[in-house]
Amino acid sequence: MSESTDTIAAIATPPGRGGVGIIRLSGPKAARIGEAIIGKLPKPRYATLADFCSAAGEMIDHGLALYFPAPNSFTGEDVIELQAHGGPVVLDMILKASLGLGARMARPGEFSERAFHNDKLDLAQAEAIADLIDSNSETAARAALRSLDGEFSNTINQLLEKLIHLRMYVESAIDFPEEEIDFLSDGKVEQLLNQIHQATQAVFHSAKQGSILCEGITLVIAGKPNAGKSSLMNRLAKREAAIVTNIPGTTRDVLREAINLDGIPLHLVDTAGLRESDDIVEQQGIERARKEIEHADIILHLIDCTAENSDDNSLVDLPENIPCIDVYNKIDIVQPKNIGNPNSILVSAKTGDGLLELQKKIKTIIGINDNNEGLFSARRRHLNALERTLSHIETGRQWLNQKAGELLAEELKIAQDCLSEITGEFTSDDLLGEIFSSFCVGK
Ligand SMILES: Nc1nc2c(ncn2[C@@H]2O[C@H](COP(=O)(O)OP(=O)(O)O)[C@@H](O)[C@H]2O)c(=O)[nH]1
Ligand SMILES: [Mg+2]
Repeated sequence: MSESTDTIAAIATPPGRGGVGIIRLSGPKAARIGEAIIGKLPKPRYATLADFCSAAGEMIDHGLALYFPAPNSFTGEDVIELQAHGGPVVLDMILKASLGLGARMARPGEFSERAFHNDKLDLAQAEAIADLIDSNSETAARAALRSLDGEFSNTINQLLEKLIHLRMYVESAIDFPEEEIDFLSDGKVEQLLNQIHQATQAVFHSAKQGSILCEGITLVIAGKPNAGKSSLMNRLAKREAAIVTNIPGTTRDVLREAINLDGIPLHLVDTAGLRESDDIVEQQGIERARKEIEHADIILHLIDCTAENSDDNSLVDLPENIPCIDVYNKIDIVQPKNIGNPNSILVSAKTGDGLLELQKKIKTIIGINDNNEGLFSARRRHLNALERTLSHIETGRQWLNQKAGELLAEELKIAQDCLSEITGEFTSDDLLGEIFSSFCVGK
């Protein structure tokens, strides 16, 4: 029996006890198995009160049964949903009865995978379901719903349409070599190519915002010992996560806290103070701090206003390509002198002064506006595909400058394939397997 004609079954509700627990079945035998468990197939799409029995005919529970005949179901196949009492033993018994009647256990994400193969949703929409389930804030949930409703996919499809149109145009020119050169020089191809490049960049920007909502931003707090890094971390996390003392070199290991800034997940990282040290443990801590700093999305460079040599940051040496906010701390004691960087914020980790400004600054750097209007969820995978699309469009532009029509057409073809990976039109089975296996069972 081929995989796709198997009938799959899973407990779709989370493990544990609850008022209701749901068993889902999908595939060609779903209706027959459902009928065997409840005695009679329910009227399609009507909730029907039924007794649930084992394969041997023993009563297990009673509850509601629903029948969605193909193709009008989530998976596009015959689907049966049995809503029983939500106890693990009851649900296990019903699942066992289904398996005894010819279903097999569903793999994680297999219902969504079938929905994808039956064109019920595209890959970006299927991923949005998982993102909606995993969302940690209302903002993230709303963005995931927009992607599930196809907002992201529509944007990608519009872009694809433009790209395909241009490709056709270029390829038709190649077919008439005598005219090719004139054709490539008349400015129209260049104009279309530039439009597509801009549109792709705009989609990349929106997708980046969406991916931040799903995956968050890593903020690394760095600076000299005793600047108040751990105090700031505790303030932001609203708990005493890190040990704070007036002894320089207190924090030796990397500490992490996950917080939520108006719907944006922030991964806070507190690090050992950067200085020369003879202590082996502290040296290793500093090495770890440097590694964390390199992987930061944003660095909070903490500066102690009360320290005598607060402007000497020669040992701090932060990477220049990562956005950095200079945070002058301890303003409850003294106001800082000589603030050079316009990206500076004055705070007191002790009193909480300036924290709102700091949070506002972080949001400005992330580039997410307050209302999060129109954001859709996206993943790193999508950003990567968009980046590759952009790079092939750019290479295509170079070939256009050299009037190399065939090479331009080839780059446009690859750009189209990269873009199609997002909705799954052009995606390897391995990648599909990887994506769906990260979903939950029963989805
Ligand atoms: N007055 C004042 N003291 C602070 C402030 N932030 C931290 N401290 C003190 O500075 C010392 C070092 O703080 P800590 O958070 O351990 O600094 P770290 O080494 O950078 O992690 C501790 O004694 C803190 O109580 C602040 O905003 N105002
Ligand atoms: Mg510390």
